[in-house]
Amino acid sequence: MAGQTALTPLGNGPALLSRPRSCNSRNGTTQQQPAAMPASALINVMTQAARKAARSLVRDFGEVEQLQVSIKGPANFVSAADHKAEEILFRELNKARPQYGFLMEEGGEVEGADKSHRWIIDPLDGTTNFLHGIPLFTISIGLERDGQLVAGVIYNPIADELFTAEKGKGAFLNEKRRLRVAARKTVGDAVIATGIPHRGRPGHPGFLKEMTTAMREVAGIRRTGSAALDLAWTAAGRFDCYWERNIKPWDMAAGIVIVREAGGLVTDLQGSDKMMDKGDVIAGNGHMVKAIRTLVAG
Ligand code: LIP
Repeated sequence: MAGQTALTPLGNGPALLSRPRSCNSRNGTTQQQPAAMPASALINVMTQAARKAARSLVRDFGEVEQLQVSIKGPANFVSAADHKAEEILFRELNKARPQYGFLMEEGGEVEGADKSHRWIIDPLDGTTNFLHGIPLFTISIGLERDGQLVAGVIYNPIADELFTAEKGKGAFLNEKRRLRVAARKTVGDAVIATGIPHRGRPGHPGFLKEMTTAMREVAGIRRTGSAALDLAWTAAGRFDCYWERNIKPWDMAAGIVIVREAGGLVTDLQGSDKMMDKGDVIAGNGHMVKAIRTLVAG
């Protein structure tokens, strides 16, 4: 994709994406936007780590676009980019909170002296998109305290959209605009997202059944290729609902906090909160989650 530089601002949040304090909602009514709280020290640590890793990923994304034309393809290069971003996240977070443990997509579990805190990290969620030069990928950082998810940061560096949330303090886009899940209740009007199991993953026939049922009922179905992005966009009310099976804790940890803090419900496909153990997830407003869960999971 030539000319990508115009899409890589990597600043502190574009004016374009901030909203006036009062704006029209998606239902056409005027709503007051609550003022954003200043980000906490914790969110600052997570955000700075994400932005630093993003600079490395964005540089490599530029290279990947060139490599598309080579016969060997960019697969090894992408894997190196992924590892490099993870090393940056590990270094930065470890510097700020040296006692905390880690669960990372590439590096696995690293125990910390502080057994109650654990970072859950995906340095590059949407690897297939990145590999193909599709500018939809994210860095995802979740924090668990005593087994509870308490903070999340998801950064889409190409759009320069930073989604943040801390338990009890709300969810924000670019630290300014408060996020709310969509209020829509009519399934027939809903635009929902999902993940399609790719080659080598289980669940192809089951997925086709779920899709067939869902597509008969909803207004539209989308697939971004990044579970973290799907959750962030659900928190922002862009998707009315999102479900996916067979994903990993690092794909969803940050997104779970962000959706919850945006007033949404996140469950597994049986309706319990074992998403991280089971690997399946559904998110949206409470009404929509129940309706779509009944449709796809019976
Ligand atoms: C991806 C997920 C996505 C899923 C892909 C893949 P990765 O994670 O976020 O939702 O559908 O198959 O698992 O591998 O890019 O970190």
